[in-house]
Amino acid sequence: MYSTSRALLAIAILVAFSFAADAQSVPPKAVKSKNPIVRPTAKDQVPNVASVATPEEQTTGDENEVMTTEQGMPVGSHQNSLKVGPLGPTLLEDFQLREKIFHFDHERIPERVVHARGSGAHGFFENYGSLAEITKADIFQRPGEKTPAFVRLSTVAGSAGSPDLARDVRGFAVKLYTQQGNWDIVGNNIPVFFIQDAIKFPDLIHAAKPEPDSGFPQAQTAHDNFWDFISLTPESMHMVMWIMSDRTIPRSLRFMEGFGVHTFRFVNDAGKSTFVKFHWKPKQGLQSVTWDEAVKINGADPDYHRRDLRASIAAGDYPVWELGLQLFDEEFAEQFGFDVLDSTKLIPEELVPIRIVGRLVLDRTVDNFFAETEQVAFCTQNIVPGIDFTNDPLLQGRNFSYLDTQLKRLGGPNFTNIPINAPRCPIHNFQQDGHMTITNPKGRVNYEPNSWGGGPRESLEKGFQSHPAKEEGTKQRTRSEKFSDHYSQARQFFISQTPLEQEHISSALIFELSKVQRVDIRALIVSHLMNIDGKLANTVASGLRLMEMPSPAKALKPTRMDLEPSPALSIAKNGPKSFAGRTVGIIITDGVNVQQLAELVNAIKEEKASVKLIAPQVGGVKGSDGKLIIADEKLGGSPSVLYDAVALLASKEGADLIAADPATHEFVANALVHRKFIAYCEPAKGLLEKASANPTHRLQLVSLDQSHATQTFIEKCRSLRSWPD
Ligand code: HDE
Repeated sequence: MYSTSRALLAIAILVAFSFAADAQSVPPKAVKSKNPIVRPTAKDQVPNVASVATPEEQTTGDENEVMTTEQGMPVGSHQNSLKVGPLGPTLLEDFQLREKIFHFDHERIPERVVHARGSGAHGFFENYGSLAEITKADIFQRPGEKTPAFVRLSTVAGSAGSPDLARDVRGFAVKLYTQQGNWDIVGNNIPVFFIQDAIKFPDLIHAAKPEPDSGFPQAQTAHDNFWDFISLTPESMHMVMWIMSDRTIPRSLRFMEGFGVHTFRFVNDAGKSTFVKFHWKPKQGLQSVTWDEAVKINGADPDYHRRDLRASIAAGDYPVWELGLQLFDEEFAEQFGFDVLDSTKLIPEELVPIRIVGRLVLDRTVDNFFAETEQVAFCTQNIVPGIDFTNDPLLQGRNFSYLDTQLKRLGGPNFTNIPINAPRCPIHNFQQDGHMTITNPKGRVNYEPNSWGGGPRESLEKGFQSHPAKEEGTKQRTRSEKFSDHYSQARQFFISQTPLEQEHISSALIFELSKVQRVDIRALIVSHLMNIDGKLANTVASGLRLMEMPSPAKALKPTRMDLEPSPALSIAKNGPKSFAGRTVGIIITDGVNVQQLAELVNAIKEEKASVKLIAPQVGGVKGSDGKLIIADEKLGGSPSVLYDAVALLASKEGADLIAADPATHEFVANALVHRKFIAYCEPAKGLLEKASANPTHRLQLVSLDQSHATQTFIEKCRSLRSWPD
């Protein structure tokens, strides 16, 4: 049954190829243009200067709407401004010109001060079961109910046009349009943060962004200012371990986790509060690229993540994350070794297991990037009845910042009326006027209380009630003593990684600190590392060739050595079980064995992975049956760093032809270095040899000329890479 369906698929693919070939061999038909180019007659050209048409002018036939100004006035001419004679000055009277240029001049809004580079998509949250016992939040009451959602995934430090594969934290912001208002979970792909108090945020971001005198480096923390600030901020050490790990170079936005970071509260109908931490667990599994790949991807395709998100949704391969909750009470919070209000700490999953309560599915791309992804305005203070804040000082500061920043970015208080921000439930209040008002209340009453009987009223039962947490204390600028252990969880993260992951952390530190010019800053960072792990500190010190080992940094609290490794913190220990959602890049040439190609393509598609055909020219190649196979990419424009695995399906003549091309060499050599699985046919074997494949690569290579080879290749691909033993 299994092999029959595969055979059928193979035939389908061959038919598809033949169809493509047929389509190409027929000369193109003349197609009636939807925008006919109307050439003016001599009669048209003569008297009326204002309406003389150029030969390129596209005027409307019956099929297109008549273009209008913003005022709705039909446009007669769209190619030339209004002048005195053909060479005369342009007239101020030309209101069409002025309106158009005016609008263009105002197209930009301030980019986000952080998280400027982001990619968005629509979807829904599906609730698995009732959580009524722990929260009255409407979204969690009815099993199976779907709530519309919009998600924006971002980098932090770079400008809007910066490359996707910068080493950086990723923002994971989710807007849930619930029936009781918008609930925004504005999180990151890392469960902890650099700082403990919001007042330090501008310093952190100033230090990370391009240096103010030179304006560089862009989207990088590998510079003096960032590491200077970090070296003087020991509370950031746990986060430093995370950002130097592969978490900050995800393979795509689909393969990373999301975290709410702070501790929030759930409140049920009876007013009982339970602490909660939010986790988004990707169904696709976790996967990152290597640093060398990241650097090369940024050159080959700076939009790699944005393109991937859009392409996977367009292909129906919807990214899915499950929502997980860590729920705990005051008693746990009291006896836990760290403060649950400290955002530089996490609660290991092994201590408080994650309860999966629903899933987030992204199933629709944006229609317009600006209108949706750019204008979406997340605010941490957007919560709904059943959810509440805690006293985490970072969260408290954020609750001020987000609303304030939207005012700056979107220009006025009515940004909530922009469709992407507008709640999907009814809005009733007396807010009015202001810039760009779209919805003002109707009628005479615009205040409350009123004796006209009109307008909305508060509701004690249905409305939001803050959890009546007891608060008392002296007013002071201080930090809890319970926040002062800065190294123990950094160590726990480090010892939870596999040896290879640890090696990646030390390499990243050596790379970044080698870009730091001041030796004292390098040494100070090493002194902090000494409080985390001695071997790590030594590796980094010798990688930097630090002449003298510093003394360990003074710690407010000694590093705890009793914390057990937490396997949940490692990417490698939580790899995916399948190759689904990944991509294989296949090099093909003229004479490619179409049978072998079809079999491979079918096997990849059965695994729910995708294929890109790469040929010497994008127009395609002629297969062994003489038919044309259209390519997706051109060799040289599509290096192997863009793929999770690759295949070399060249004919003997084809392989000889492309062997001398440096792009071929780089494609294969990089695939070998990056430990990718490589399927090849015997005629293409020479390409491997030329790229110095040797016995150490044997576990990466699969000859397609052996029996069951396609299946062997797919099985290998499920482990993503062939790391050395
Ligand atoms: Fe943000 N952050 N942040 N942040 N943040 C912004 O709001 C801020 C922090 C996060 O896709 C800004 O709309 C302060 C932690 C995401 O639109 C701004 C502090 C976490 C996004 C702001 C933090 C985040 C932002 C800039 C320290 C993870 C992008 C534009 C107290 C839990 C949302 C904007 C999107 C964006 C302030 C720290 C996540 C300036 C003051 C911790 C995902 O308001």
